[in-house]
Amino acid sequence: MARYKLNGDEITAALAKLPGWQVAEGRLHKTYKFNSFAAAIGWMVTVAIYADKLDHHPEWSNIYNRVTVTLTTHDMGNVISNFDIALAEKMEAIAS
Ligand code: H2B
Repeated sequence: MARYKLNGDEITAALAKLPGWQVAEGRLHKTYKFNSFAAAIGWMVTVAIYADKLDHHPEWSNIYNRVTVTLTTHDMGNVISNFDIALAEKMEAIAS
């Protein structure tokens, strides 16, 4: 799958289907809250396996049951690409 930069309209359309995701400083952000530390880490491990297969890796941090995620495509100069949306959609699916 080719990586391509999304324009503002494409990002707005994608965000409509990604509850809790926001754009700040040209990057996608969300903080997930889970029921426990174990649930947060389990989600991260499942996402990590997918992200590595996709060759698109999140910036994220964990504090107890919360995981704060930032998605950007550094290969293209820190823009939001179709890969960031694909990873966000997968994160949502795994969290639900
Ligand atoms: N992850 C993210 N989030 N953005 C990238 O631009 C990116 C990546 N590029 N994972 C990939 C790896 C690249 O560095 C390697 C060489 O494919």
